[in-house]
Amino acid sequence: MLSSTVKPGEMQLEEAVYQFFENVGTVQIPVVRVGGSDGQIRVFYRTAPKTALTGTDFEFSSGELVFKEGETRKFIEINIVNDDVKEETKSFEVELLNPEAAQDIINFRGFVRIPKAEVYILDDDSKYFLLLL
Ligand SMILES: [Ca+2]
Ligand SMILES: [Ca+2]
Repeated sequence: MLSSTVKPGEMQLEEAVYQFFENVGTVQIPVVRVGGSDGQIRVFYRTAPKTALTGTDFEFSSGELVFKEGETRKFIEINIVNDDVKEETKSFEVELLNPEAAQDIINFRGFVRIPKAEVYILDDDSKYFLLLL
């Protein structure tokens, strides 16, 4: 595994933008490993509020995703909070942090793009949905 021909790949969020209705329940944001899947790598993630607030519009989520050798797809699960209030479209961020590879992998570059995604929550309490996208 010390060889530079080892291809651990790079991690990224699959998309930079997601949108869900607030009554969706739990959503799954894909994290993908591209360009190779040799050895074990891991990454941490967390949610961060913007106009959508933690606890009011979504529940805080953070943790670690471990990609074992050969694994290329994991999911970040986030609970979206439903209410009866008419609201404008709000958003929060999901970000990847501190990518790491097993010690014997010398050529891991972490992630190259889409370390952060914006998640839009669309209201379902008004007659007309306000779509910003
Ligand atoms: Ca609602
Ligand atoms: Ca609402």
